[in-house]
Amino acid sequence: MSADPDCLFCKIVAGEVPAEVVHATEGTVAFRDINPQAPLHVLVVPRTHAPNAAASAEVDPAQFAEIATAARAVATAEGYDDYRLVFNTGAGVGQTVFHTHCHVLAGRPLTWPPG
Ligand code: D5M
Repeated sequence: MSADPDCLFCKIVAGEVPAEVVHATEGTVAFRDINPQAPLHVLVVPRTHAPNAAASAEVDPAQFAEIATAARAVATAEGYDDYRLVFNTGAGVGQTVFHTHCHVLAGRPLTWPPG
């Protein structure tokens, strides 16, 4: 499915819901998280709808790889060499929006293991 009419992030990709877009490529859009958990907290999403990272990797591997490249571009543009990428995959680990998204986090110490 290329877009789901009921999906919030599809609507952001389409420009139907406002977001602070910081980067865009042929296959991805990156925008600031509405509830930032670090000085840099951007979500990189594929333009093609899929419910999670595993599904995106299966449906469009090239577009999925583009997410990692876009994430680095976002971090670099904001002055960060070190950053964390997170794909919550499944409600049991905190996924709340079921359109693949990569959290790009930087700008404060991030502990390991994560909470
Ligand atoms: O992360 C889903 C993330 O999506 C969460 O950090 C909030 C963010 N979010 C939700 N609505 C919006 C809008 N409208 N703009 C920007 N960011 C948003 P998850 O991994 O699913 O828990």
